[in-house]
Amino acid sequence: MLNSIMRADVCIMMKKILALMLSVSMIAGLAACGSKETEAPATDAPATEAPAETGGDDAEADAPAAPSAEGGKHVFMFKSTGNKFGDLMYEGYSEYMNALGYETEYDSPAETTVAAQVQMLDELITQGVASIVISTNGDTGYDEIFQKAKDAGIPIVSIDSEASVDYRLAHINQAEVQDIGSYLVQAAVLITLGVDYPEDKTMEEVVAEQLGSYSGDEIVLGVLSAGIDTPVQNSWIAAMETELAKDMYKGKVSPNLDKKYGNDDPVESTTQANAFVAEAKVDCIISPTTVGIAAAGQVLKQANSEIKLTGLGLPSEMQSFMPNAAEDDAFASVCPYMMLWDVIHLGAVAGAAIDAALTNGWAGADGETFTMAAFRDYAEEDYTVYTQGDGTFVLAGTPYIFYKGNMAEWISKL
Ligand code: RAM
Repeated sequence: MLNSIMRADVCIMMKKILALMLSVSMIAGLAACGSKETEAPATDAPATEAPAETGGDDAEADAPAAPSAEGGKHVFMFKSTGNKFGDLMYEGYSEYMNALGYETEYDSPAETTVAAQVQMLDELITQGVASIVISTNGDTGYDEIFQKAKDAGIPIVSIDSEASVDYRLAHINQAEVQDIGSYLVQAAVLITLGVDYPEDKTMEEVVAEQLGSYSGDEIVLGVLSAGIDTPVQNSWIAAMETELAKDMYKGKVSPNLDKKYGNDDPVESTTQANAFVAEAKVDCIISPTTVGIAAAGQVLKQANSEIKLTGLGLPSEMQSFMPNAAEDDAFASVCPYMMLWDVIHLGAVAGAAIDAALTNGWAGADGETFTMAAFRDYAEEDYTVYTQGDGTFVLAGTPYIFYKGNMAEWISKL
């Protein structure tokens, strides 16, 4: 600690002093409210399905005209505005960063496109920003702008939807991609079969039991996704297809997902959900986007449709389409259960990564560790970078299942 302060320049030292003062007052504030227990949300995830084991400088810019990573704001860019999922990630990120004395800014374009993000990034980098956390709208099209950021010494960390490995320090992964894809398929199959969320067994075990004795028509699943090019949704869809290739589904559940794209826009998502109702081909829609699942919930409820729904949703936005109490009949609602993760915590982990990059030279390399300080109800935690494919990642959490047994508790939080 002392060494790192002595190595850092005056600006960093001031920042750390302010950070210390703020975190002391934050801790004092928490203490005054009474001590809080650390949440143990993983209890709502299938118990045996633990996440897989995983293993920037802010240098002064010499040329005055060049964009500088020094002194500017810390930018958090989501895919587009008007999405509560992005707002909650920023809430966690900004609260964590502000407590350390950093000034943060939430900048997202109105349209969920690569071009809109690139234009906004260009303006921000020219103005001079100190760091960027981004959830991207596509795999390609960012090279030039990310190079500009890199040349200016601006560290980039991606969150939710990956940025190119050539430019990001690391990607903050919400939960294992394959876990999310598998759970979504398993939930959709169980919901189609009228089986409530199994609290005492894994969904996979129950799917195997149920399909073992199933002799009805082949079950058909639909997907209402975000954009056709959105990296994160496409990775989950690929994981759903991997799950469907397992033997237990053969001849019982179609390996072909009926995919539609609502572009994370409520109106377009509603149109696509209506198309599922009109075509009447699928038994259950999986919507791996909070915007899509809420739109589909509304459409299916209004149409009194037989099509059921699951996916990734925010409890606050899904409360009218889900059971809210343990005594409710889950199948009286269009969405008996669904998943997500702790979005606020996810944002805070990105903040801790940026802080590590700026203060300790954390570069997102395999095996490197950083610490997220205690924050809200979350205990201090270390995160270690791991490699998957050609990129490095930090695993922030596990998927949670939201169902009648815990909805009431989560509606006010997420
Ligand atoms: C939407 C966005 C986001 C996704 C969540 C689950 O809000 O598309 O990228 O991760 O849903």
